[in-house]
Amino acid sequence: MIPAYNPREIEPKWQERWEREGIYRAREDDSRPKWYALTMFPYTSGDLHIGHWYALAPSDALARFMRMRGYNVMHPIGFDAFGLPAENAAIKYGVHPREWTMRNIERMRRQLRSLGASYDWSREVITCLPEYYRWTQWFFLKLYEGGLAYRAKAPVNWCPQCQTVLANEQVVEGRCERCGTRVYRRELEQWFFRITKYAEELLKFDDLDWPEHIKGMQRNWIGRSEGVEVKFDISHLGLEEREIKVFTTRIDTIYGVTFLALAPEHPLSRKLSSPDYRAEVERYIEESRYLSDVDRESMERERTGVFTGSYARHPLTGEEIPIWIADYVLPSYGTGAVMGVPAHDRRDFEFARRFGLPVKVVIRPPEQKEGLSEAYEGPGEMMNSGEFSGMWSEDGKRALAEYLERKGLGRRAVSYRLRDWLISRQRYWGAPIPIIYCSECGIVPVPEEDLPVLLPEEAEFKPTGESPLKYCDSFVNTSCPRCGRAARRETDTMDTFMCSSWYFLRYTSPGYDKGPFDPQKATYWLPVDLYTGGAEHATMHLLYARFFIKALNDLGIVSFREPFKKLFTQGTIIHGGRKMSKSHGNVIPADPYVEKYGADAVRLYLMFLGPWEQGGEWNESGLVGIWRWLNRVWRLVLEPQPEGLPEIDESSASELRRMTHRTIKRVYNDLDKFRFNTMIAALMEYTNFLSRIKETYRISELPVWREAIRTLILLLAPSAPHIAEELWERIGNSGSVHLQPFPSWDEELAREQEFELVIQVNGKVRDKVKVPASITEEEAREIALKRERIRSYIEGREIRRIIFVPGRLINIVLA
Ligand code: ANZ
Ligand code: ZN
Repeated sequence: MIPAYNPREIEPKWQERWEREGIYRAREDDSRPKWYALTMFPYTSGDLHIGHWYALAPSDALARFMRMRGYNVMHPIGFDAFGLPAENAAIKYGVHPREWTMRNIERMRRQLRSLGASYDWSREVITCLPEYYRWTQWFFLKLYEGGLAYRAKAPVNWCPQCQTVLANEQVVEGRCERCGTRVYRRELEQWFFRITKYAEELLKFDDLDWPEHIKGMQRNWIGRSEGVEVKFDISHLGLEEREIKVFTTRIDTIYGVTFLALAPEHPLSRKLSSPDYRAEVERYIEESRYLSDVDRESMERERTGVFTGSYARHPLTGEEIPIWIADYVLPSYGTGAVMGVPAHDRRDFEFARRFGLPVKVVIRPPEQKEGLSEAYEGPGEMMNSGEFSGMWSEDGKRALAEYLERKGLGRRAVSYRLRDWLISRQRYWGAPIPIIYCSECGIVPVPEEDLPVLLPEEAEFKPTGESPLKYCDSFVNTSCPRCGRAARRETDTMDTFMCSSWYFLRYTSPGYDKGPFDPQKATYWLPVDLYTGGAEHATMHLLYARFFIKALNDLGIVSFREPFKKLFTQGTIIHGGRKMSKSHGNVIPADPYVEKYGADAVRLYLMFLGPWEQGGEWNESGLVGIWRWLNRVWRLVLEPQPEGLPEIDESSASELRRMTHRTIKRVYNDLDKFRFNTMIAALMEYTNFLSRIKETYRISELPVWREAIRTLILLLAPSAPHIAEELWERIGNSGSVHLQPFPSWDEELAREQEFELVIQVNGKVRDKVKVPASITEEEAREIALKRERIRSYIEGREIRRIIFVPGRLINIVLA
């Protein structure tokens, strides 16, 4: 009798032994090529749930795969430990944020261990510890010295519920990302990082292996537009300012301008209002503070605005153009003022209609109709445009830009949606900004040797809207490092995205105390070879980290300009129809399932759900299926064969060998492309195949069988590390399975059977192509639609449906 498969026993045993023997410790003195496998470190919000496992288990399988492929792998883990939830817990339960956080870390460490990942725990980093945030502060000082950190009064998003400033990215549909409260605008002195200096470079992804959609999201976020800045004369008003500058991407429509609109925050908004209109203008400006940028940009909302009572002069026609204030104009984009062209811009059209302003058509719409019922935003022939009439709009853009530049009335300009990174937080649980304000010397950076500026232990956690540090006298009162006079410390702390912009540097030498990292070790490991994590970080973390590294490179601190060579973003786990997350209250904890079925089963189940980038729906019965399969694997390897079976014949033996090599190839290629689900399917097929052989033939002593079993265990090792290790030992090996090379295959033996796929369009044969016998419908579709011949048949036509007959044909039916 063999013992039953008992993950509860074998998993902790191996976790402990791996740790004791340090088999995942990464060293720099190693002749193999290095591989830095980074997974996004978890936020310390409490227990790890299935959503975390979905991110962590496959990334561990990849790290293990690379180790077996002969790389010197570093797979570190740590904790993103500063931030609002800890402070909210302090307010709610009266527990100190540090205590709350460290308690969570304690639990999460245990849970992370239960995953059986190949983490090098000796490299753990925790961002809220002084030995870490000392260097976060050091980086702030470096950016400040380099002119990349500055202080400015600026409108900020304010959440009245959380009583804090939010970054634009933290405002979702006008509401606070965390609590859902409507956000309004407020002016505060804040610290910013000059990320906009890098806008152009951040648009480039040369040599980066990143998913298209993430690059697209970053490009959208940066939002580059080419256009023209034009001046509208207001010198007749007798103000200090003699013109209003507007930014437009459609200078070809300038003859269609019938009003100007300024953002409520525009410095001229109040000054321009004539006495009769002043009260209304004031009221309008005040009200606009309650709207977020997102509200203001919304296409659904009705346009609002007020007339200032003043007029500007059109630069080309000299006409009088009424000046309005409208909240759909954003203060932070372009020049904060627009030229309104109702005929050719939807927002301007709605605005003009609401306020009875004229609509002047200057680009001929494709169908000539009496009057426009909506804006025509497309290109076309220019009309009613003086000497430019008759030109095509694209040519007109060039001609007008040149003309205006020549006359000194405007200049070509580029605008970006990207704003500088606001890093000040009016909060306790973050790294204090290392700045001192002196009445004589002004802004004085804390000298490097005085770092860290420690968070005081005592603080009162009240939702007051100001940093609790402000009320902590022993913290605030200090002396000026320059002149020694009494001075005050900055009481804001840094955005936690600052902590996560460099943690992957710290992993290379976490104990180092002469700098944020040991330069030699960092040079060895960096940049990161593969970064995996959630797509929700596309525009914040991933953009900030890129900026950060570029800035450090300019400051001579690191030698590279991009932190993450390859990026992969996994999909999300759905439960009850929604993304599994704490805020939706639908998380499935991992512990009970690990307890019941073992970590290996949970890992495999999550990898089997579907393509990793697509995520999937949690369901326990799938997990049971995987668990049963592992039991079959266990028996397949360990159970003795019954007596009296016949010997295997030559052709079955060679089929067995072929199957083994084919499976190695499939598993290798699938792991290489992160196709965990099909990899596991291949292993299941292999298991079934081996079981049949074992039931039919007396085989267990033969080399071909031993090779097959050995292979099965090695192929399982990256994804199910515990059972693989246990079986490896039980079949008589010494040394860890995880230090074995990945099995190689014989191409001749591994070659898949092929067949000729017939490709039809509307039932007629149009092409044929050789494909592997195991081709899926999806793959067949992809191949068919890419064929030159087929493309010529379907170009410009709508595909109604596609019929796939496995092993024979695919038929594309056109509408
Ligand atoms: C006149 C015009 C005519 C425009 C037309 C468009 C169509 P993108 O492409 O996103 O860069 N704009 C400029 N500054 C703005 C601000 N601060 N807030 C809101 N809107 C602003 O958009 C550029 C266009 O957005 C600019 O071109 C301007 O409207 C508007 F038929 O100028 B346009
Ligand atoms: Zn001073």
